[in-house]
Amino acid sequence: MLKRISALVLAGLTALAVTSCGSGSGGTTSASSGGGDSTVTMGFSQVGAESGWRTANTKSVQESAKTAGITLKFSDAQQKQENQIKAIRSFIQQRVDVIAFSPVVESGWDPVLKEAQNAKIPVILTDRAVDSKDTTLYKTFLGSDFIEEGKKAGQWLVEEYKDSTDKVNIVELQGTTGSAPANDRKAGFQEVIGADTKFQIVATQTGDFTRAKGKEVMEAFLKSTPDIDVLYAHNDDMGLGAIEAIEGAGKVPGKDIKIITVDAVKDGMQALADGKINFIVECSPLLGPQLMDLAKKVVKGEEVPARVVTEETTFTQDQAKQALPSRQY
Ligand code: GYE
Repeated sequence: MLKRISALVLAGLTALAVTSCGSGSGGTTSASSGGGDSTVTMGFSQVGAESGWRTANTKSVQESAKTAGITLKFSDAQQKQENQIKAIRSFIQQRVDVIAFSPVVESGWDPVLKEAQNAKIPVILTDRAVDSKDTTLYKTFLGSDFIEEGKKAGQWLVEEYKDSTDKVNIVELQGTTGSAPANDRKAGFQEVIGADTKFQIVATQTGDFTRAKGKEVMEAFLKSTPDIDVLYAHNDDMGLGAIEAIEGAGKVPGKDIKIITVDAVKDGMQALADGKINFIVECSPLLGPQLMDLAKKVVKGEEVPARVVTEETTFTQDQAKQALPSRQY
Protein backbone atom coordinates (compact mmCIF):
# COMPACT_ATOMS: atom_id res chain seq x y z
CA MET A 1 0.00 0.00 0.00
CA LEU A 2 2.73 2.39 1.11
CA LYS A 3 4.70 1.48 -1.98
CA ARG A 4 1.73 2.34 -4.18
CA ILE A 5 1.26 5.73 -2.52
CA SER A 6 4.90 6.66 -2.89
CA ALA A 7 4.79 5.59 -6.54
CA LEU A 8 1.81 7.91 -7.05
CA VAL A 9 3.57 10.78 -5.30
CA LEU A 10 6.63 10.21 -7.43
CA ALA A 11 4.55 10.16 -10.60
CA GLY A 12 2.90 13.41 -9.54
CA LEU A 13 6.21 15.06 -8.86
CA THR A 14 7.61 13.98 -12.22
CA ALA A 15 4.56 15.39 -14.00
CA LEU A 16 4.99 18.66 -12.13
CA ALA A 17 8.64 18.85 -13.09
CA VAL A 18 7.81 18.22 -16.76
CA THR A 19 5.11 20.90 -16.90
CA SER A 20 7.11 23.52 -15.07
CA CYS A 21 10.29 23.24 -17.09
CA GLY A 22 10.43 25.22 -20.30
CA SER A 23 7.57 27.24 -21.69
CA GLY A 24 6.06 24.58 -23.86
CA SER A 25 8.50 24.84 -26.71
CA GLY A 26 7.89 21.21 -27.72
CA GLY A 27 10.58 19.66 -29.86
CA THR A 28 12.71 22.74 -30.37
CA THR A 29 15.34 23.90 -27.96
CA SER A 30 14.49 27.47 -27.23
CA ALA A 31 17.24 29.68 -25.98
CA SER A 32 16.65 31.68 -22.83
CA SER A 33 17.45 35.35 -22.80
CA GLY A 34 19.78 36.82 -20.18
CA GLY A 35 16.97 38.04 -17.94
CA GLY A 36 15.76 34.49 -17.32
CA ASP A 37 12.76 35.10 -19.58
CA SER A 38 12.21 31.97 -21.61
CA THR A 39 11.76 32.44 -25.32
CA VAL A 40 8.24 32.55 -26.70
CA THR A 41 7.43 29.84 -29.24
CA MET A 42 4.78 30.63 -31.84
CA GLY A 43 3.07 28.15 -34.12
CA PHE A 44 1.99 29.95 -37.29
CA SER A 45 -0.30 28.37 -39.87
CA GLN A 46 -0.14 30.25 -43.17
CA VAL A 47 -2.78 29.97 -45.91
CA GLY A 48 -0.33 29.12 -48.68
CA ALA A 49 1.74 30.93 -51.28
CA GLU A 50 -1.07 31.88 -53.65
CA SER A 51 -0.18 35.52 -54.27
CA GLY A 52 2.48 38.22 -54.09
CA TRP A 53 0.67 39.50 -51.00
CA ARG A 54 1.02 36.14 -49.28
CA THR A 55 4.74 35.88 -50.07
CA ALA A 56 5.31 39.35 -48.60
CA ASN A 57 3.22 38.43 -45.55
CA THR A 58 5.20 35.24 -44.91
CA LYS A 59 8.47 37.15 -45.18
CA SER A 60 7.19 39.79 -42.77
CA VAL A 61 6.14 37.17 -40.19
CA GLN A 62 9.42 35.24 -40.46
CA GLU A 63 11.66 38.31 -40.28
CA SER A 64 9.73 39.89 -37.42
CA ALA A 65 9.86 36.68 -35.38
CA LYS A 66 13.64 36.70 -35.71
CA THR A 67 13.90 40.36 -34.73
CA ALA A 68 11.59 39.84 -31.75
CA GLY A 69 13.49 36.74 -30.59
CA ILE A 70 10.42 34.54 -31.01
CA THR A 71 10.90 30.90 -32.03
CA LEU A 72 8.64 30.35 -35.04
CA LYS A 73 7.15 27.04 -36.12
CA PHE A 74 5.85 27.84 -39.59
CA SER A 75 3.43 25.68 -41.55
CA ASP A 76 2.08 26.22 -45.10
CA ALA A 77 -1.46 24.88 -45.63
CA GLN A 78 -1.49 25.09 -49.43
CA GLN A 79 -4.91 26.77 -49.35
CA LYS A 80 -6.54 23.82 -47.55
CA GLN A 81 -8.47 24.16 -44.29
CA GLU A 82 -7.82 20.53 -43.34
CA ASN A 83 -4.07 21.21 -43.44
CA GLN A 84 -4.50 24.22 -41.18
CA ILE A 85 -6.52 22.21 -38.68
CA LYS A 86 -3.79 19.53 -38.67
CA ALA A 87 -1.09 22.16 -38.15
CA ILE A 88 -2.98 23.76 -35.25
CA ARG A 89 -3.49 20.34 -33.62
CA SER A 90 0.21 19.64 -33.94
CA PHE A 91 1.05 23.04 -32.38
CA ILE A 92 -1.23 22.14 -29.46
CA GLN A 93 0.49 18.80 -29.09
CA GLN A 94 3.89 20.49 -29.10
CA ARG A 95 2.61 22.90 -26.45
CA VAL A 96 3.67 26.09 -28.19
CA ASP A 97 3.12 29.29 -26.20
CA VAL A 98 0.88 30.97 -28.76
CA ILE A 99 -0.80 30.02 -32.02
CA ALA A 100 -1.31 32.51 -34.84
CA PHE A 101 -3.02 31.68 -38.10
CA SER A 102 -4.58 33.19 -41.17
CA PRO A 103 -7.79 31.18 -41.68
CA VAL A 104 -8.23 30.22 -45.32
CA VAL A 105 -12.05 30.30 -44.98
CA GLU A 106 -14.28 31.85 -42.32
CA SER A 107 -16.31 28.83 -41.16
CA GLY A 108 -15.61 25.57 -39.36
CA TRP A 109 -13.01 26.54 -36.78
CA ASP A 110 -14.85 26.12 -33.48
CA PRO A 111 -13.78 22.55 -32.62
CA VAL A 112 -10.04 23.11 -33.10
CA LEU A 113 -10.14 26.53 -31.45
CA LYS A 114 -11.88 24.90 -28.47
CA GLU A 115 -9.03 22.38 -28.29
CA ALA A 116 -6.50 25.21 -28.13
CA GLN A 117 -8.57 26.94 -25.46
CA ASN A 118 -8.77 23.75 -23.38
CA ALA A 119 -5.00 23.43 -23.66
CA LYS A 120 -4.74 27.08 -22.48
CA ILE A 121 -2.84 28.16 -25.60
CA PRO A 122 -3.84 31.65 -26.74
CA VAL A 123 -4.77 32.13 -30.41
CA ILE A 124 -4.27 35.23 -32.54
CA LEU A 125 -6.14 35.59 -35.83
CA THR A 126 -3.85 37.15 -38.39
CA ASP A 127 -5.02 38.78 -41.63
CA ARG A 128 -8.35 36.90 -41.95
CA ALA A 129 -11.32 36.49 -39.63
CA VAL A 130 -13.40 33.47 -38.56
CA ASP A 131 -17.19 33.53 -38.17
CA SER A 132 -17.22 31.80 -34.73
CA LYS A 133 -19.94 33.17 -32.44
CA ASP A 134 -17.74 32.52 -29.42
CA THR A 135 -15.20 35.33 -29.51
CA THR A 136 -13.41 34.00 -26.41
CA LEU A 137 -11.88 31.38 -28.73
CA TYR A 138 -9.22 33.88 -29.83
CA LYS A 139 -7.48 36.80 -28.12
CA THR A 140 -7.43 39.29 -30.94
CA PHE A 141 -7.79 39.72 -34.69
CA LEU A 142 -5.05 41.65 -36.48
CA GLY A 143 -5.65 42.60 -40.11
CA SER A 144 -7.37 44.81 -42.65
CA ASP A 145 -10.97 45.91 -42.88
CA PHE A 146 -11.94 44.09 -46.08
CA ILE A 147 -15.43 45.64 -46.25
CA GLU A 148 -13.82 49.07 -46.24
CA GLU A 149 -11.50 47.95 -49.04
CA GLY A 150 -14.49 46.86 -51.14
CA LYS A 151 -16.17 50.18 -50.47
CA LYS A 152 -13.11 52.13 -51.58
CA ALA A 153 -13.09 50.17 -54.84
CA GLY A 154 -16.78 50.99 -55.35
CA GLN A 155 -16.30 54.67 -54.50
CA TRP A 156 -13.63 55.06 -57.17
CA LEU A 157 -15.99 53.54 -59.73
CA VAL A 158 -18.90 55.77 -58.76
CA GLU A 159 -16.65 58.83 -59.11
CA GLU A 160 -15.18 57.61 -62.43
CA TYR A 161 -18.65 57.27 -64.02
CA LYS A 162 -20.36 60.16 -62.28
CA ASP A 163 -21.08 62.05 -65.51
CA SER A 164 -22.48 59.08 -67.40
CA THR A 165 -25.97 57.60 -67.36
CA ASP A 166 -25.05 54.59 -69.52
CA LYS A 167 -25.07 51.09 -68.14
CA VAL A 168 -21.68 49.99 -66.74
CA ASN A 169 -21.01 46.26 -67.21
CA ILE A 170 -18.77 44.92 -64.48
CA VAL A 171 -17.14 41.49 -64.22
CA GLU A 172 -15.81 40.38 -60.86
CA LEU A 173 -12.96 38.01 -60.02
CA GLN A 174 -13.57 36.85 -56.47
CA GLY A 175 -10.97 35.60 -54.04
CA THR A 176 -11.02 32.13 -52.48
CA THR A 177 -14.62 31.03 -51.96
CA GLY A 178 -15.67 31.38 -48.33
CA SER A 179 -12.64 33.47 -47.33
CA ALA A 180 -13.13 36.68 -45.36
CA PRO A 181 -11.50 38.93 -47.99
CA ALA A 182 -13.64 37.44 -50.79
CA ASN A 183 -16.88 37.75 -48.79
CA ASP A 184 -16.15 41.25 -47.52
CA ARG A 185 -14.58 42.80 -50.60
CA LYS A 186 -17.64 41.68 -52.54
CA ALA A 187 -20.07 43.00 -49.92
CA GLY A 188 -18.38 46.40 -49.50
CA PHE A 189 -18.19 46.95 -53.27
CA GLN A 190 -21.79 45.86 -53.80
CA GLU A 191 -23.03 48.17 -51.05
CA VAL A 192 -21.54 51.22 -52.75
CA ILE A 193 -22.35 50.48 -56.40
CA GLY A 194 -25.80 49.10 -55.47
CA ALA A 195 -27.01 52.67 -54.89
CA ASP A 196 -27.07 53.26 -58.66
CA THR A 197 -28.71 50.74 -60.98
CA LYS A 198 -26.50 51.72 -63.93
CA PHE A 199 -23.79 49.55 -62.32
CA GLN A 200 -24.38 45.90 -63.12
CA ILE A 201 -22.20 42.93 -62.16
CA VAL A 202 -22.75 40.86 -65.29
CA ALA A 203 -20.44 37.96 -64.37
CA THR A 204 -18.74 36.93 -61.15
CA GLN A 205 -16.60 33.91 -60.33
CA THR A 206 -13.75 32.90 -58.07
CA GLY A 207 -10.18 33.09 -59.34
CA ASP A 208 -8.85 31.72 -56.03
CA PHE A 209 -6.53 34.74 -55.59
CA THR A 210 -4.07 33.31 -58.15
CA ARG A 211 -2.72 34.70 -61.40
CA ALA A 212 -3.32 31.48 -63.36
CA LYS A 213 -6.96 31.21 -62.30
CA GLY A 214 -7.50 34.94 -62.87
CA LYS A 215 -6.35 34.54 -66.45
CA GLU A 216 -8.44 31.42 -67.05
CA VAL A 217 -11.66 32.91 -65.68
CA MET A 218 -11.16 36.22 -67.49
CA GLU A 219 -10.72 34.31 -70.76
CA ALA A 220 -14.08 32.67 -70.11
CA PHE A 221 -15.68 36.03 -69.23
CA LEU A 222 -14.39 37.56 -72.46
CA LYS A 223 -15.96 34.75 -74.47
CA SER A 224 -19.30 34.65 -72.68
CA THR A 225 -19.86 38.30 -71.86
CA PRO A 226 -19.91 40.99 -74.54
CA ASP A 227 -19.20 44.65 -73.71
CA ILE A 228 -17.27 44.38 -70.48
CA ASP A 229 -16.54 47.91 -69.21
CA VAL A 230 -14.91 47.17 -65.87
CA LEU A 231 -13.07 44.36 -64.11
CA TYR A 232 -13.07 44.31 -60.32
CA ALA A 233 -10.52 41.75 -59.09
CA HIS A 234 -10.26 40.99 -55.37
CA ASN A 235 -6.45 41.01 -55.60
CA ASP A 236 -3.61 42.18 -57.85
CA ASP A 237 -2.54 38.70 -58.91
CA MET A 238 -5.92 37.82 -60.43
CA GLY A 239 -5.97 41.24 -62.09
CA LEU A 240 -2.51 40.60 -63.57
CA GLY A 241 -3.63 37.22 -64.91
CA ALA A 242 -6.73 38.89 -66.37
CA ILE A 243 -4.58 41.52 -68.11
CA GLU A 244 -2.88 38.71 -70.05
CA ALA A 245 -6.31 37.38 -71.07
CA ILE A 246 -7.52 40.84 -72.13
CA GLU A 247 -4.39 41.49 -74.20
CA GLY A 248 -4.70 37.98 -75.66
CA ALA A 249 -8.22 38.91 -76.81
CA GLY A 250 -6.83 41.99 -78.59
CA LYS A 251 -8.18 44.53 -76.09
CA VAL A 252 -6.34 47.21 -74.16
CA PRO A 253 -6.39 46.78 -70.37
CA GLY A 254 -6.93 50.05 -68.51
CA LYS A 255 -8.69 51.57 -71.56
CA ASP A 256 -11.11 49.16 -73.26
CA ILE A 257 -11.67 47.52 -69.90
CA LYS A 258 -11.02 49.51 -66.72
CA ILE A 259 -9.46 47.51 -63.93
CA ILE A 260 -9.69 47.87 -60.15
CA THR A 261 -7.73 45.55 -57.85
CA VAL A 262 -6.81 45.21 -54.17
CA ASP A 263 -3.38 44.73 -52.47
CA ALA A 264 -0.87 47.11 -54.13
CA VAL A 265 2.03 44.65 -54.34
CA LYS A 266 4.93 45.72 -56.58
CA ASP A 267 3.76 43.94 -59.74
CA GLY A 268 0.30 45.41 -59.33
CA MET A 269 1.72 48.89 -58.74
CA GLN A 270 3.90 48.53 -61.85
CA ALA A 271 0.86 47.64 -63.97
CA LEU A 272 -0.97 50.62 -62.45
CA ALA A 273 1.93 52.95 -63.25
CA ASP A 274 1.98 51.50 -66.80
CA GLY A 275 -1.71 52.35 -67.23
CA LYS A 276 -2.92 48.74 -67.41
CA ILE A 277 -4.73 48.94 -64.06
CA ASN A 278 -6.76 52.04 -63.17
CA PHE A 279 -7.02 51.95 -59.38
CA ILE A 280 -5.65 49.84 -56.53
CA VAL A 281 -6.92 49.65 -52.96
CA GLU A 282 -4.00 48.96 -50.65
CA CYS A 283 -3.99 45.98 -48.29
CA SER A 284 -0.83 45.74 -46.23
CA PRO A 285 0.83 42.34 -45.78
CA LEU A 286 3.41 43.72 -43.33
CA LEU A 287 1.68 42.37 -40.24
CA GLY A 288 4.74 40.72 -38.69
CA PRO A 289 5.93 43.41 -36.24
CA GLN A 290 2.45 44.00 -34.77
CA LEU A 291 1.83 40.26 -34.57
CA MET A 292 5.00 39.66 -32.55
CA ASP A 293 4.11 42.52 -30.16
CA LEU A 294 0.64 41.11 -29.61
CA ALA A 295 2.04 37.60 -29.16
CA LYS A 296 4.41 38.68 -26.40
CA LYS A 297 1.57 40.45 -24.62
CA VAL A 298 -0.92 37.59 -24.75
CA VAL A 299 1.72 35.11 -23.58
CA LYS A 300 2.35 37.34 -20.56
CA GLY A 301 -1.40 37.44 -19.96
CA GLU A 302 -1.64 41.16 -20.69
CA GLU A 303 -4.83 42.68 -22.11
CA VAL A 304 -4.82 43.37 -25.87
CA PRO A 305 -7.48 45.07 -28.01
CA ALA A 306 -9.97 42.60 -29.49
CA ARG A 307 -9.42 44.07 -32.97
CA VAL A 308 -6.33 45.69 -34.48
CA VAL A 309 -7.02 47.22 -37.90
CA THR A 310 -4.22 47.82 -40.39
CA GLU A 311 -3.89 51.32 -41.81
CA GLU A 312 -4.18 51.52 -45.58
CA THR A 313 -4.53 53.87 -48.50
CA THR A 314 -5.44 53.76 -52.21
CA PHE A 315 -3.46 54.45 -55.38
CA THR A 316 -4.25 56.10 -58.70
CA GLN A 317 -1.90 55.71 -61.68
CA ASP A 318 0.02 58.90 -60.82
CA GLN A 319 0.31 57.98 -57.16
CA ALA A 320 1.65 54.55 -58.16
CA LYS A 321 4.43 56.15 -60.21
CA GLN A 322 5.49 58.15 -57.18
CA ALA A 323 5.24 55.31 -54.67
CA LEU A 324 6.89 52.56 -56.75
CA PRO A 325 10.58 53.34 -56.09
CA SER A 326 10.17 53.04 -52.34
CA ARG A 327 7.68 50.18 -52.31
CA GLN A 328 8.88 47.41 -49.97
CA TYR A 329 6.88 44.52 -51.41
O1 GYE B 1 -5.52 40.22 -50.60
C1 GYE B 1 -4.67 38.15 -51.39
C2 GYE B 1 -4.20 36.97 -50.64
O2 GYE B 1 -6.03 37.63 -47.02
C3 GYE B 1 -5.64 39.91 -47.42
O3 GYE B 1 -5.06 36.93 -49.51
C4 GYE B 1 -5.33 38.53 -47.81
C5 GYE B 1 -5.55 38.21 -49.25
C6 GYE B 1 -4.83 39.08 -50.24
O4 GYE B 1 -4.09 35.83 -51.33
O5 GYE B 1 -3.75 38.55 -52.34
